[in-house]
Amino acid sequence: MLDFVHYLNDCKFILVSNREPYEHMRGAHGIEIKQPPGGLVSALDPTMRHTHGTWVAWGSGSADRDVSDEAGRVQVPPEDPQYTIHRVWLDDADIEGYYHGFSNRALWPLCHMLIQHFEFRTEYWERYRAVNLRFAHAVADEAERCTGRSMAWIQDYHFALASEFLRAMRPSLFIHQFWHIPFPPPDILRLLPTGTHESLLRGMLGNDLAEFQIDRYAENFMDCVEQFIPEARVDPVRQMITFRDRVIHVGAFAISIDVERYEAMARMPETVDRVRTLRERYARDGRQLGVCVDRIDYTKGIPERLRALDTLWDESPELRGRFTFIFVATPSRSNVPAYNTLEREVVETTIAVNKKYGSRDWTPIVLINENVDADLLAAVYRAGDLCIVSSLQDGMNLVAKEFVACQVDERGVLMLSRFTGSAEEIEGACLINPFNVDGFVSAIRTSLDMSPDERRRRMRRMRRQLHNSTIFDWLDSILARATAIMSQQHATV
Ligand code: ADQ
Repeated sequence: MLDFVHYLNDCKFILVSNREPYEHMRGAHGIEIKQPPGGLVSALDPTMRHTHGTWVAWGSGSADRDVSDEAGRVQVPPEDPQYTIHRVWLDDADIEGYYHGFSNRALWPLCHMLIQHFEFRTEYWERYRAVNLRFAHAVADEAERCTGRSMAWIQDYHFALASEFLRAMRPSLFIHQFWHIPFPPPDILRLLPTGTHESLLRGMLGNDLAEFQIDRYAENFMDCVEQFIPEARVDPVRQMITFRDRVIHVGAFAISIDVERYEAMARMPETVDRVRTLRERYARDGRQLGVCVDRIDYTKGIPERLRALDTLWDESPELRGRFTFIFVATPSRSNVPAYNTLEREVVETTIAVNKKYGSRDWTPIVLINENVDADLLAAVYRAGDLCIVSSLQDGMNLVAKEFVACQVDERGVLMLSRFTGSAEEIEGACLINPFNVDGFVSAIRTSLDMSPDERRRRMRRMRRQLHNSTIFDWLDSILARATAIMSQQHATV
């Protein structure tokens, strides 16, 4: 699983992300360590342990300063230190402007092409620049500490400007960046004020390699550069851009999950018990159980999904009592007003649908309004006859892959929005357009009617594919590509 680590031999690996892999928190019994959930940390933490590199991130824990040195550095994992976290300190105004502001209120909606949520403020942009510069200084400081070669790998849209800053500080540093969300076409990017979208693209051209989830986002990026940066030369066929006498490579690398971990969780005896309980409660005697798991976010198509379910039970009364839906939903970004409104809407619509169709012994939508542990998620995924992912836009969507990994009984149908990166990768899902309510409803009916043989055939195909495309394959292909480019650069110097 860790054979990609050899790419990083003799090279200091510096990873940059907004969130840190370990947070030190003040708790009732002193300082406690929290590791945020999520696939990225679980895939990258072992890589960092093996490479003894440095992870540069926002020091967000309440006790982070107490355990870090003057430069913001601390060794982790706490029980057996293997690598360094270099914490960047942000004050309230930074968090408001850089994180909630430009990252989440401007770039997030813009990249997802949901422009009714797009909000630009000069203050957001200035904070975003300032924080990107601070992160670039932290990375340069880390590169300075080692005598040999270094590679900086920047994660996501929080740092569109960091590479250019860093390039000015350390011209020979190898820098690459993975963009986890969609990249918009030129007509959308230009909704940023004049000068801002050009600065953003120039920032990203500080990379040696710019990585996206799928080809379409990589193509959008190249189209934007072609249109807005006249001095850049774009070669879309070879996926290369020449800018200020440097070559920037562009590529698509679909992120995935730790498939074996999810599969193992789905097979645990406790999970088997939970699945049995869930199915006895919701899916006995030929009834069916639909599931979905989401952060409550306007990109995920949640109102569209609830509307489709409402229409389904309205038009097909025979399905009342025969089809139940479990919706695991975590509130997120609650201090952005649009998210608050959506959270309220989800709860209110669920109550209204349940009132309309429910009975004394049947609740149509079971809303679990919290963040649940991965092993409980595995049980929900395994218990499902149907999983609905209805994003309006989504860079990849890992829920779809987690469902497939946990479907060890090969019983479930994956209904997947065609506007997710996953839909361009996974073959065997039932594709939907969440904007088309009638098509959506008829796809739910088709999925519920699908024969067990057809379900098995499709699920087997998806599971085979997923096993050949895990998060470790993703890591391996990115690092292989990055180190190949790096060696090429050294050979031509
Ligand atoms: P997200 O928008 O967060 O990620 P997604 O890929 O679906 O979207 O990942 C969500 C993760 O959170 C999954 O691992 C899921 O299990 C977990 N999760 C969601 N709701 C939960 C709940 N109620 N309880 C517990 N866990 C929950 C961004 C991009 C995506 C891209 C990823 C990775 O928007 O398009 O796939 O990054 O690159």
